[in-house]
Amino acid sequence: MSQGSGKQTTFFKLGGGLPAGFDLLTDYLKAPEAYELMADLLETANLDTHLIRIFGRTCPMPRRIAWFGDQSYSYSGVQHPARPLPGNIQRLAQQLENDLEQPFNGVLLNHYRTGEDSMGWHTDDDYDAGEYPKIASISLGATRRFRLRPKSDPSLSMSVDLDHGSLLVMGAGTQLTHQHALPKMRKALGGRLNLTFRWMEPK
Ligand SMILES: O=C(O)CCC(=O)C(=O)O
Repeated sequence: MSQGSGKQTTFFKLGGGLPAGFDLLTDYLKAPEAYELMADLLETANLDTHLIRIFGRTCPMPRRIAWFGDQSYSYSGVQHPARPLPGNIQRLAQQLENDLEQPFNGVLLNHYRTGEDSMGWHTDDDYDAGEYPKIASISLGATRRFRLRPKSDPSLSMSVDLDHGSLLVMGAGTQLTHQHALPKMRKALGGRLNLTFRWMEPK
């Protein structure tokens, strides 16, 4: 356990769930603290809907996005300018840095408005991160199913449910070996925010 923020950071594996290098901690943030952060971010984060081209058609991305970081980030064909981390995200980044013993200097915030919003299969390897360090993923709001599959055999996909206040750590190097996705869920669902804390090599 890390001595960092005093929070429990002993990870456990869900039965048969996550592959090596992926760790889940439920209740990393207590529910009231997590709801407060969610409400604050929804009000202040200036989440944007971007357009993407799929099979020659332009359509809105099925989620809203905000980027915060020392550097700009070009993501899904959209250039997100550098933007300072707001106080509440900065505090969480510091807490994660202490607990995971790794710095973070960029955060992608995704807003899934309903179960119809989603993210397709991808790896978070579209920026210079040096040695592919850990990515820390905090979930707020509705529980959503997160899917993972090894690049070497995509038929071996697995899933884990990410609850309100949970922390998923994608370990160093896992972006080289695995893809992940957040599929649509047809049942009626409330909104969800996800923050992925990353390290980008200073240019
Ligand atoms: O919303 C999630 O849990 C996944 C987010 C994600 O895949 C990403 O930010 O790259």
